Amino acid sequence: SPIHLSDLPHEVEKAGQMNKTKIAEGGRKLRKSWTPTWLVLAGNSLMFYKDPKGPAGWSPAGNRPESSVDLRGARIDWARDLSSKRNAIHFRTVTGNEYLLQSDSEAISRDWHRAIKGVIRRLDEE
Ligand code: I3P
Repeated sequence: SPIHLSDLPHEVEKAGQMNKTKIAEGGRKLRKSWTPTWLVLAGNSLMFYKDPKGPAGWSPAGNRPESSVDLRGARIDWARDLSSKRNAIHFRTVTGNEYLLQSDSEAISRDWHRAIKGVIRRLDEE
């Protein structure tokens, strides 16, 4: 069954599917591995779920993302020369973890760029 935002933790700002690859860990470059991923933007975090259709088996007791990043102090930009794929977003956490997020839909990528940037900006102002 489809997932609904109301099934997710409280401060969810946005959820949806993007292609994702991590490109650096603590400043060390990684080999790309593009994977369809379900993203949830909530609070100060961007969470990644393996299931590209949404986190299955969610229960009030807990819904563990595969990984999660703290957006405080992060930077976001368009990936430009970091990928041959169109509409790729690049972001980097304070700890030097870097990711690319990509959709063939320019509108979807733009919405995610705007939403993540909004959270980063809000955290910068705190
Ligand atoms: C990579 C794969 C990626 C590509 C990457 C390649 O090869 O084709 O899709 O990134 O390019 O190295 P492999 O499968 O052998 O790991 P993009 O799709 O983002 O262009 P890159 O090395 O220029 O980053």
